[in-house]
Amino acid sequence: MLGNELKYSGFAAIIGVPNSGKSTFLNTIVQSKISIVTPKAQTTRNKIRGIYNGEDTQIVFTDTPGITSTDFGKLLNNWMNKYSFSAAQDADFTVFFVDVSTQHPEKGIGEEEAHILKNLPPKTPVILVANKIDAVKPMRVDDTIAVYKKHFNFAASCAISAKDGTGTEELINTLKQFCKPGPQLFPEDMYTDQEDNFLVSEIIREKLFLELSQELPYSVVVTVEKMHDHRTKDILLVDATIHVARDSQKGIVLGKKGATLGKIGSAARRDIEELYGCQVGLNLFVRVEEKWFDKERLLQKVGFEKDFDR
Ligand SMILES: Nc1nc2c(ncn2[C@@H]2O[C@H](COP(=O)(O)OP(=O)(O)OP(=O)(O)O)[C@@H](O)[C@H]2O)c(=O)[nH]1
Ligand SMILES: [Mg+2]
Repeated sequence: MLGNELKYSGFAAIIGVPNSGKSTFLNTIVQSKISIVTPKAQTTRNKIRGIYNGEDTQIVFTDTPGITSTDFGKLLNNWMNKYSFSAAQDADFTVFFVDVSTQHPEKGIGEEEAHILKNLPPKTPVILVANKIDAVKPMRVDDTIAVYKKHFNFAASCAISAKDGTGTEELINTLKQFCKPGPQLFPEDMYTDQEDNFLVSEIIREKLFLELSQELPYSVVVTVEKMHDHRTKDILLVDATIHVARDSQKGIVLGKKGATLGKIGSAARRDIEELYGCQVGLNLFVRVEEKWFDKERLLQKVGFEKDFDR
């Protein structure tokens, strides 16, 4: 129910370099896998919204693509960076993620992190989150936080492990201070506003990222063509297309006698079944679409809006 009772609420943008654990954090706090996670950088491509529902607080988080200063010259990369900064523009506060395991506090803050901090909207409070504390000694965490605080005027700071959940409750309590009283924004049983087609295409993309080596995952995009309503059928039937940029990539995605595609399909099917709690029939097609990452039509189809200036 969308009640009118007084709640504290706020919009938070999760910002950071690729691989800092932003999506892992979002999944941990909404207790559902709504944003895909892989060990590869630049996994997230869109703004993914996840809603934290506490007793008296609702925080609408936007997970964003990791920001890099490198210009890959592709429309896709430009749009991804713009997306992340626009999420910070739209938010009440920014949660800035730093992977402590990649930091060298004795040398100052990371170059890429400095680039992001310099470009964040000046009036929005920024909360520093030192993530992956499970992977390093406590002293490194303290030194990292100290060097970042010296560089930038953070509104608050927290140390967490998004993976095992350590410190996430304290972080939520800290973020509550930046929420404002007001009516609740979304029904409290809602944890994402992602549409089914998008969630399913992202699951398939995650399996491609995990299965394919090196650069190839960056050359794929997934669209869901058909999906029967899972609420009215016992079996959910999904037709999806994997778009690759070159003919040779099609062969790699298919694998010997279709073995790679088979593996990707089975792993994706299992996750989709878990998400919807029903049996799933998944048909995957592979299509060569040259330079898809420069095509507005396809980027819009996979969830990018053209107009960033809202
Ligand atoms: N040890 C450890 N690993 C973590 C933690 N959080 C995330 N990871 C791992 O870091 C990798 C990247 O995590 P993601 O959540 O995909 O990172 P991201 O910031 O969303 O990355 P992009 O979408 O590429 O910007 C994955 O292998 C995660 O399992 C953590 O707290 N501890
Ligand atoms: Mg991500």
